[in-house]
Amino acid sequence: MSEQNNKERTLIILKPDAIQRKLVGKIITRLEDKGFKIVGLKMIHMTQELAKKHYEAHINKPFFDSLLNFISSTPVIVMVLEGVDVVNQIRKLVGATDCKKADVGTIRFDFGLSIQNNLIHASETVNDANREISIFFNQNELFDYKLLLDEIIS
Ligand code: 3AN
Repeated sequence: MSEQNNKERTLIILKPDAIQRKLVGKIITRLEDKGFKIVGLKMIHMTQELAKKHYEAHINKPFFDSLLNFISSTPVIVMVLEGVDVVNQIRKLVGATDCKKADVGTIRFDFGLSIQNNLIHASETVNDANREISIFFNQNELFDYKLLLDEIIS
C-alpha cells in the first residue's frame, strides 16, 4: 500500500483552557504547520452526555467529576485532521498528559499548565480516533478534498 493510501484521521479537541486563554489560533497554527489536512472543524457545547461517551475509559477514575466539570465549562472546538500516520504524529506534537512532563517544543510544554489544564485532546490510537470522531461528527460534516501539497509529497 502506498503512503498516500494509508491515510488516517484523528480527533482533536481544543479544551476550555485553550478557549479561555485565547490560544485557539496559535494551537491550530501548530497543527496546520505540521502539514496535516483539516477535514472537519466546529465549536460545540460539550454536554455531560458527550463527555461521558468520549471519556468512557476514565469513568471510574478519581478525577472524572472534575474532568467532566472542566470540559463542559465553556464550548470547545472539535477538529478532525487527516494524513499519513496522523494519530502518532499529532500525539508527539501534543506531548505528555501532564504539561510539566511534556517534552520541550510540544504544545503542552509550550502553553499548558497542568494535567487537567492541558489544552488539547488528540486521539491515542487509530481505533480510538474512529470511535471518537463518530461521537462528534456526522459523515456530512467531514470533507474529502485534495490538498495541492499532497501532489508533491512522496
Ligand atoms: P491524554 O489526553 O494525554 O490522552 P488521558 O486520556 O490519560 O490523557 O486523560 C484524559 C484527560 O483526563 C487528560 N487530558 C486530562 O485532562 C485528564 N486527566 C488525566 N489524568 C488526570 C489526573 N491524574 N488528574 C486530573 N486530570 C487528569
